[in-house]
Amino acid sequence: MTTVHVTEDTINQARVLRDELQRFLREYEFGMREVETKISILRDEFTHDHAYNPIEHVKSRLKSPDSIVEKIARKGIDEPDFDRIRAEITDIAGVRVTCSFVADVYRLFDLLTAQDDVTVRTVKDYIAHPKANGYKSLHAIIEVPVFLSTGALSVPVEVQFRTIAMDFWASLEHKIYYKFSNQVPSHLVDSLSDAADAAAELDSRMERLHREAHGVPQRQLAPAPPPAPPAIPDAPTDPRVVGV
Ligand code: 0O2
Repeated sequence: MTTVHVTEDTINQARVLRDELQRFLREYEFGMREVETKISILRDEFTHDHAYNPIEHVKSRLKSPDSIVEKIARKGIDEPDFDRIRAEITDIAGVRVTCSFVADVYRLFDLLTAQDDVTVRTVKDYIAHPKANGYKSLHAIIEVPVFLSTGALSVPVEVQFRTIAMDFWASLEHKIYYKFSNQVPSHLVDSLSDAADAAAELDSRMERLHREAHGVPQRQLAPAPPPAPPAIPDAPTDPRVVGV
């Protein structure tokens, strides 16, 4: 058995690290709250001024320290320190916005990313380009300012926009992958892929029905967003990443 000598020095170092980690995570929590407020304002405005609520629910999460460590390993980050983690892991703060219809997903994305204090870092459109397993969602890494007593900070937050059907599918798929520790039997992989098609079909039918009932033109369920900001010159090159 290995004997570990715990000295006062070791305990003090552990305390310093703990405090640093808590401070680090707090920045993300503040960024996440800013985005939650923005979404909640949009939701209230829609509900009161346009008599329409395009948002079904909003869920936020901070990545756990274990999950951050797992991602550091997956990305092969050597000798990680807080600055490197900050630069390389952009989904420590995450907000998931579940909308009624696909048109609402894009409209909400447009409205959030058009705000003056929001900077868009990357966009992955897994709705236009679903993953091989059938996963669909619109992901955006945005940066929002957080004002602390020490000055302003720009905090990255991953925002995932999806429909209820996409959310239902992703949540089941996540549970199945967890249950089988990523070794999912092929018949279940096929069934998941079929279920993703069925979810997409349901999304189109529900949206069609809604449009028929309310006489709303396609891609215009929620009110039109303000004019788009100028394009960012250095567009990302990842094929899944669309221009912002
Ligand atoms: P959790 O539990 O949400 O924290 P990158 O960050 O760009 O270097 P990554 O992490 O592959 O690389 O980014 P991507 O593709 O944008 O996916 C990030 C998140 O999207 C995941 O976070 C999931 O929440 C969700 N996601 C992506 N692909 C799938 C999928 O196939 N099935 C399901 N159910 N969800 C998916 P985490 O960190 O994996 O998990």
